[in-house]
Amino acid sequence: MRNLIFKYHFEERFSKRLLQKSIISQINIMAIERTLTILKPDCVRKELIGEVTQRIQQAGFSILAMKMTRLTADTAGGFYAVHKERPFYGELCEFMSSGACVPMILEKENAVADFRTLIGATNPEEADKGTIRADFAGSLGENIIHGSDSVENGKIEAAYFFAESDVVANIA
Ligand code: RTP
Ligand code: MG
Repeated sequence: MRNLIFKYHFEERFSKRLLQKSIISQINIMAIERTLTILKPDCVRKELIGEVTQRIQQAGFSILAMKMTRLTADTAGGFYAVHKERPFYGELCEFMSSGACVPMILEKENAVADFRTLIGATNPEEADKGTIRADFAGSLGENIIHGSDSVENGKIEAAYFFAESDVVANIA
């Protein structure tokens, strides 16, 4: 009998610990992240700010900071400095400074990868059906929206547009 009680307690504690472990590992996998997006000048010109923002929110992203601004060729060049040596760099800077844009800091579990999935491939012709770029972008050069490619770059990019004091705690 004592053995049975011991076995019961041992198994109960062991399975509880397993459950805790699996919950903790799920929490680790789905870390809360931030990403930086820009609704590019073609998005603003096509009057798609509302529709694209709605898709972002409906996909579960919280907007922590948002503004409308206009980049100069120099500030656009700084933002995309990683592409400085690429043949499309001049065209990219010209386009990104051709009109107003709307940068936002977004937050969600697994935000960086999930946002890249939501916007689709760089070239809208290769973007999956139902993604923002597939549905709204006109070309590779004018593809509606930017998304950070890593958490680290997201932080650098967020600081490019926003001060810490611009980031509001989302109470939704
Ligand atoms: P983004 O940074 O804007 O989110 O775009 P992305 O990660 O999907 O693509 P990336 O390689 O970072 O390129 C930045 C932007 O440059 C333009 N591009 N043009 N002509 C070309 O071959 C070419 N390749 C890229 C695109 O507008 C792209 O969004
Ligand atoms: Mg990129």
